[in-house]
Amino acid sequence: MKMRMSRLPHLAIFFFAASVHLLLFSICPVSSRIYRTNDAVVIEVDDVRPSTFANRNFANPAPIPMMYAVNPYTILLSQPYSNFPFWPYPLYQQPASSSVPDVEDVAATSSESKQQKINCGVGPPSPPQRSLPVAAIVGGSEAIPNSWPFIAGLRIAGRSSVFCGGSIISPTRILTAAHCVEKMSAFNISTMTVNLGMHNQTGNDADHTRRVSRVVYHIAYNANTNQNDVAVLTIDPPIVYSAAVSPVCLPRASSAVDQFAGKDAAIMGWGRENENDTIPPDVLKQATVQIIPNADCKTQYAVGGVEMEITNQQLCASADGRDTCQGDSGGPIVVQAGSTTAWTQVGITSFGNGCAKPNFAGVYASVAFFRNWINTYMNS
Ligand code: 4AZ
Repeated sequence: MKMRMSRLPHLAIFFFAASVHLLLFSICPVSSRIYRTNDAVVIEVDDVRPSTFANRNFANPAPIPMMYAVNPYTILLSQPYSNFPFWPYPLYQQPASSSVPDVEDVAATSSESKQQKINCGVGPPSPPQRSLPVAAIVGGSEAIPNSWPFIAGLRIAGRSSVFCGGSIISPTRILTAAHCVEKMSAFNISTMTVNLGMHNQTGNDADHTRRVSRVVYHIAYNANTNQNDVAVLTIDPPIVYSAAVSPVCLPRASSAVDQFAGKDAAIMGWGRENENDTIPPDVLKQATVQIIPNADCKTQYAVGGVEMEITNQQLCASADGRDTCQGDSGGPIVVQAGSTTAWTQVGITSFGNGCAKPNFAGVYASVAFFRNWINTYMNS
């Protein structure tokens, strides 16, 4: 009896200490740095790599077993989590670096990509057929699963569906729109995940899920004018390319307008199927649109009530009843340039006056225009 009495204070202290620990770990501030370069805003988030419980890495394997404790990021329960004993998804395996061949003669997007023996721009043999059933992006069709291996879906804690698209430009870099990430705090970024090789966003059948360790967006991004809507994310750890996950090709740097005007282009994403929808589709959608002359787009957006200036750093694309829509932002618009069947990303889904409205094309940030900026943050 006496002994049990004397243990009580110890027990109380133990439980108090345990609770304080749990509390501290659950509200643990994210270590981050935010700074500006001459042409970008950079947000770096530490400790996104798996190591300890405090890192709360719910997307990647942690090296030591740990208990499933308080998870405030409810949507991340649907991410591969290696320590959960019944986790049904295959887990990422990092290969030994010596197993990655160094190949020079592939048309890849970066020297990093060239180290993996896979070409950029793998995709369907031709633009999505126009006769396919009307379903969505707006007015598109369901993509064949994993037929667009460069598409990325961005998620954030607290939202059940993909909030923006992106594209793989190297094993560690995702190209997206500045407006997708501009308002995020370092904490928001620490809860962000990038899904790759995914078709069904509701069931989340992604082959790989990655954390974001750095967000870089254009310093001149302007939310009122939608100018400079470009961002590059660093994902961690690097992706190993596969049939379902590989990079898109990028056009050469050029400020020439209309170099792709008149071309058929493919758009894709998990965004809304209709401007007024509230629930996005379960699966990846695609559609074919046509790139229109920049001057035509300027005229469209100059009308009273809209009055949005379209500049040479943008390109526009449209087709009857087909368009990108909310949730497709940051994703790619791609063409088969020249004589190859490889897909080159000419634009980043940026904005529009509604979706698929007659007389209003979708507006995209021009990748050729921003290619030098992209290179800077793709390679360093
Ligand atoms: C959006 O809100 C959005 N129709 C993206 C693209 C378009 C419209 C809206 C183009 O993310």
